[in-house]
Amino acid sequence: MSKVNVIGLGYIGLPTALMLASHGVAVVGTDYNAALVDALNRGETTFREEGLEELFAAARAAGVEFTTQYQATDVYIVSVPTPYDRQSKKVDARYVVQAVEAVLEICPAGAVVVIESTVSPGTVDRCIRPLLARLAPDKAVRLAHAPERIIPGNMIYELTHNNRTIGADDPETGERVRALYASFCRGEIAVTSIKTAEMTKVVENTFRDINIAYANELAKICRSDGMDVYEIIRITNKHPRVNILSPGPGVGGHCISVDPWFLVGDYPGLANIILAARKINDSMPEFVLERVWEIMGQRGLKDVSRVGLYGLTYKEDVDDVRNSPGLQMLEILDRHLAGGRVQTYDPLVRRDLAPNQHHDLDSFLAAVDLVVILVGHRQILENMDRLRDKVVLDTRNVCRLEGVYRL
Ligand code: SAJ
Repeated sequence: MSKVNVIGLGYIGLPTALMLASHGVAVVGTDYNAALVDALNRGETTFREEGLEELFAAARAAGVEFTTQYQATDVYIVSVPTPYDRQSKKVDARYVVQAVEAVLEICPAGAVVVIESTVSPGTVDRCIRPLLARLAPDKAVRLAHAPERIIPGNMIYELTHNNRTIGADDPETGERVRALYASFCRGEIAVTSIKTAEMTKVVENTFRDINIAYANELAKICRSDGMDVYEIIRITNKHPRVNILSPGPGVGGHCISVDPWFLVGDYPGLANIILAARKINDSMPEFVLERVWEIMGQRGLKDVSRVGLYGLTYKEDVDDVRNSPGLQMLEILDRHLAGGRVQTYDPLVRRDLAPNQHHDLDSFLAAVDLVVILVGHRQILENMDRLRDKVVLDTRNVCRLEGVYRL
């Protein structure tokens, strides 16, 4: 079997490299971040994820390597970030382009370059394919797209069990890449064209964004007219064809809050529900802050510095803070000159991200009168009793204490 060079050892690249290595594939992982590579070579994982430590140990035993250098291998898997341009809303493929440029310099003839990073439909044709003709016209490099589908918090399980999509230019390359992923993936692997694979990925995440937006819009409607959105969702979900998701403080993470913008940027005028959903979900942090002021007024609380945000990650039991509703709220508060005043705490975030950030639950609770639950980490579920003497705004519907406020 061929050797694989995984480029980009972040949330997707690292587990993918480890998974391949622990299933008998020769793997070398490359990342330009020397500190990250050093940590991996010392035997330390770089983020927390259920089952990652065990998988890391198995992959190390199987000989996985980590380096800052690109390697000459038969297959490359590129899993680098793809942000979007804040102005145009289009995908910013610069990191993928840089990675592929570097690969083309070093790869042998006939190599396969698999893009795992999420890109909008047509990106490979527009930004990657021309590089092959320009930089390696004689190498007959093959392209494929294998968008990842794993959910943080359950990555290892999903890497093994999820169905996947492989886009390739020709059946032969599709089959080669399919066989590689089938080394660890027990799900069904659909092989299609590159553009179709690009679109399916963006469409999946947009589907979820739209459905979360519906729940969030219902929360606002119900709040405006004294109805209990949670009871309404619970009852309507008894209908066999209705499955409304949960309202929350907003949509964070690096996927669902980003990918729909690619469609808005590429298909202006056509992507209407998609744009509306993005706006609704992006408005939620502000909506939560309005609830906070409302509740402070009702309870006669005047001191903003006695308000505490619990949870800075984008969802429960992960340590990822990218685009998190908590950080968005801090940004809004900053604009209103109140940013440095609220208290914050997240048991999974060790880095200092805010001025009044606590690093243990005791000191956080001692400093606040009003707790805003932004993330339902296991820790708070297990310590709910300790909120009995606090005013609580629960944006995740996880607190069963009496008198708790909700969205
Ligand atoms: N959220 C809600 N209400 C809900 C569900 C989620 O407010 O009912 C919020 C979460 O708290 C979070 C955000 O939405 O802030 C997104 O979280 P998520 O758990 O829905 O999804 P991600 O971003 O962790 O992972 C998604 C997944 N995509 C889909 O479910 C379609 C995952 O399978 C993808 O691999 C991943 O995006 C990705 O990398 O693209």
